Amino acid sequence: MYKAMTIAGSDTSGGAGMEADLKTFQELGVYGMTALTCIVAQNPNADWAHEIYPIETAVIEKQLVTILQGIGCDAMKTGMLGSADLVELIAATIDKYELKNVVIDPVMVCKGIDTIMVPEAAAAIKELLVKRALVMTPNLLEAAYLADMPAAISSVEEMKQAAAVIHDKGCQNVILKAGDRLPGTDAVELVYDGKTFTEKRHPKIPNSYNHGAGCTFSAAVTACLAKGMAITDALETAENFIYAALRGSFRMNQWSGALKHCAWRE
Ligand code: PXL
Repeated sequence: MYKAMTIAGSDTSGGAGMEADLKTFQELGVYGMTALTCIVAQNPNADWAHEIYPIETAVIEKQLVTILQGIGCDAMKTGMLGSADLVELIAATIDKYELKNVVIDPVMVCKGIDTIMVPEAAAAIKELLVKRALVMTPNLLEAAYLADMPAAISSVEEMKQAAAVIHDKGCQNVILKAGDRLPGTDAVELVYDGKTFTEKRHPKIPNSYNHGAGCTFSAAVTACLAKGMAITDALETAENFIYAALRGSFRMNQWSGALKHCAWRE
């Protein structure tokens, strides 16, 4: 049995965070384990405001020992990391256990909020996790931050510039996700492995709900790496998985919808 670990927050609504990661691991036939970093509760009495309750770093450390010393894993990913302390712990843990299949999803912003949520954690990710990542999956805002670009990324050419800088900082494979954020009819992902820029395009899916899409995509890459797949094949599978989940996405309430994680089987 191949095993994957996610170090992520809980999205109580079930669409993102460790819930998305576990559903994705399960769908792809990988045993999933979690080190929980925070609990996100959405408030229906305050327009679905996301309220974040952090878990103590010492408790997260205990969970990492359970998984890595007690069991072992074939690949790992990170999601919402709320403090620089936690990022430092993760960097030290990657080194201590010599983890190789490391997927960093640099969650820095939440839907609809275009500012970095915890600046100290984001700075620590840039300093400590970029260089330890086999794969990183930033969105446009996160990529601009990681690449020290002053303005928002608004073209494929700028995506290439950002990916090159992030690669130079040590991340081996950068998958920059524009999602539906660039003008035009296609959703674009740009992949850079230090040699070749590969532009992947899929038609944008109208009326889809993309809450948790970033978590799900990076979890699918992680599951595939855990199974020993090459990066290009892992990416291909993760893309098929996320676009099926988006096509099957459904409305939860007036504020949000969710992905259909099992849609790729249909
Ligand atoms: O999609 C970003 C994200 C990641 N992790 C958790 C979340 C969210 C967004 O709501 O709740 C736990």
